[in-house]
Amino acid sequence: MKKITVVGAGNVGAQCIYRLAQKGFENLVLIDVVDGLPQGKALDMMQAGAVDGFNAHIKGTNDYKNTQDSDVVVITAGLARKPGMSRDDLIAKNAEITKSVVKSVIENSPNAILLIVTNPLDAMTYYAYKISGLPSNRVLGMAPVLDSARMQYFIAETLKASIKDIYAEVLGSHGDLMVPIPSLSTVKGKSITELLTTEQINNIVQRTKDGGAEIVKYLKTGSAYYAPGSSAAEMSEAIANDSKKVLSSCCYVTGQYGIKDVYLGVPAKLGKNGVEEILEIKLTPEENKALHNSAEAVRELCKALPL
Ligand code: TXD
Repeated sequence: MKKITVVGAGNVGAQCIYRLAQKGFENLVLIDVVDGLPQGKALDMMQAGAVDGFNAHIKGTNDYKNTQDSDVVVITAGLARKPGMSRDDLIAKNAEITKSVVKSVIENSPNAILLIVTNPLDAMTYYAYKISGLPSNRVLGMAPVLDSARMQYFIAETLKASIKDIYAEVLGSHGDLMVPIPSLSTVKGKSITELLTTEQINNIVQRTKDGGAEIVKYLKTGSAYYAPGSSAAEMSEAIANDSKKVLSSCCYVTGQYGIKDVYLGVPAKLGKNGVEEILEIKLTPEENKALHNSAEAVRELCKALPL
């Protein structure tokens, strides 16, 4: 049974590990710097297994020795934004946290795949790649699965359709310049461009881009975590089970879409080696331009990293 560690026992980390337990993973570790937090949450979750029908062993710990030989490590440690903050405002503090976490993780699990969740996502994933010294296929980030889930929900709400019938695609950075792709977003195979007015589509695109901020505004003390935690669990499952599932992920591009040497959201085949293939889908010239702008914004932000 594959071993999966989640670093950060806060909102996203807890939701992620709980979903992994529900999916049937039994060898799980939840680690945090706060004494008692991962231990308490792990115990609570294992007891929930009696009701929810899973049999996971979740080790709650503050000691990286317990993470030894993990196959997948999900990193959610770091600050979340508060109302009025952009994700980019978190860069200095979260880079410091990511650096110390990645070092401890690699010392104990040199063969792991690292899945980064901490914001600003694309810059933190690039930073983890640089700090770890791992090949780029073994370091990826979670965001497009979440951004697509948000877009799926807004399409479902607008059309009064079942979210299960909807596919949505969002590429690019996890920031203001993310690139929702209406032409590839479908309801039972039919593009939303045939089902909705331009105004409706523009609203969906804008609400998707502001999806995180809308929730932060309601919560006031932190950011979204149910959909983010579930999205990280979905990606971890694809890697741990070597499923080869295509999930859009924050990946290091090496010329795909005419962009290179930067992390950004693109469709990726996930398996035991992490990112096994980046898929190049046909984009309109406008979408392609938006993807390039998004990449340049990430590249610019990465200049602020202490490398
Ligand atoms: O799409 C995405 N990638 C995102 C990212 C979606 C939602 C949240 N996103 C980001 O994830 C968010 O902006 C934050 O940067 C992270 C974690 O968000 P979460 O909502 O889980 O924050 P919490 O609840 O504050 O939890 C963070 C935990 C908390 O328990 C800290 O004690 C812990 O991180 N922490 C650490 N753990 C281990 N090691 C170190 N050094 C450490 N520092 C803090």
